[in-house]
Amino acid sequence: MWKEAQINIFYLYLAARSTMITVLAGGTGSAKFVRGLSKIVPTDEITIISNVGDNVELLGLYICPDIDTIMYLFAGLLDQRRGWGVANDTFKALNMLREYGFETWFKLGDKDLATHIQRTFLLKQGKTLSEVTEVLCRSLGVRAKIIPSSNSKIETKILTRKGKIHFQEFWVKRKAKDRVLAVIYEGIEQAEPSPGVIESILEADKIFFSPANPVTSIGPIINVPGVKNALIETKATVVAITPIIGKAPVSGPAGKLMKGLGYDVSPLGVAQIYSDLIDVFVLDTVDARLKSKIEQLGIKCIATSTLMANLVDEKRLAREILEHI
Ligand code: FO1
Repeated sequence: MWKEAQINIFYLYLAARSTMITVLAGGTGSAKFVRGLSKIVPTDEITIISNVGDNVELLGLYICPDIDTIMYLFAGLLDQRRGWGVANDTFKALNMLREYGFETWFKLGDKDLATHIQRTFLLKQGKTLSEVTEVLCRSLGVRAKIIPSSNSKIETKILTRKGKIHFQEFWVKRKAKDRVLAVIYEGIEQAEPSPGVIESILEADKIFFSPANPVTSIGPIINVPGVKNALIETKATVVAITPIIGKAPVSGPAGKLMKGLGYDVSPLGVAQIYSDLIDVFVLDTVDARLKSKIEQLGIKCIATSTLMANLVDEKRLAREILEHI
């Protein structure tokens, strides 16, 4: 009798328990997918594991572009046209810094600067990056959980013929014009997942590899020691959405980086990178002919329109994927 009651309580708990969704996220493409998802699923059911490989120290400040993109998105502050920074920001401080002789190729707006000042201040007080992110999110009224993939310093460096440069220098300062010889996630071997990363993978019902650069956005997350094992162990359905339509990425330098590393610049190339970790791959209808090749990797494949030009597209894509899985 008591046993039966216990079982019933357990099933009631399962029925009442909300769906837990974990999203591995980089910058612009991820933000679009997350925005669509957050219009369909309650925000407090979403955990974002944010890439930290793009983080960069400039002007004495610690800047975390991918964390900030998702944080500004949830705070309603994101510049949706650019996909980064604060909407309607001004650049007065940066212009003044140029007068003083500072390098200003990385466009830090005035409001955005306030975030980096507060983050750097809190880090200098001894808080971890996860703790600082929590403080920043709370201050901006963000309810979704945003976790940096690691509190250890991981920096994505690009090896070019001129030497090894930071990803932001490669992408923003040099406009991705150098040939890519190798990509190094500096510091990753010694890094640990930050608190909550492994739990949010093991306890999730659904995990999304958002449509982001597999080399410099998702790569530095899944290569943090322990993360791949958790993705293999989890009972969640793991779904990746293509960042590439046809032969080109929707945005960013994914094509150049994948080519440099010898990957096929196509949805198939992305599926090959993720093949051991995912159950489902979502590609665009224009690439539907690749479905059988991807399914030969042991992955279920869904073809739909993946281009997200507006909020209607973003919501439709998120809803369609949720219905399919
Ligand atoms: N991207 C650019 O192309 N040019 C910039 O000047 C630039 C400044 C910037 C400032 C703050 C921030 O959070 C992001 C910024 N980004 C800029 C985006 C960023 O370089 C990348 O798109 C992401 O790191 C990739 O996810």
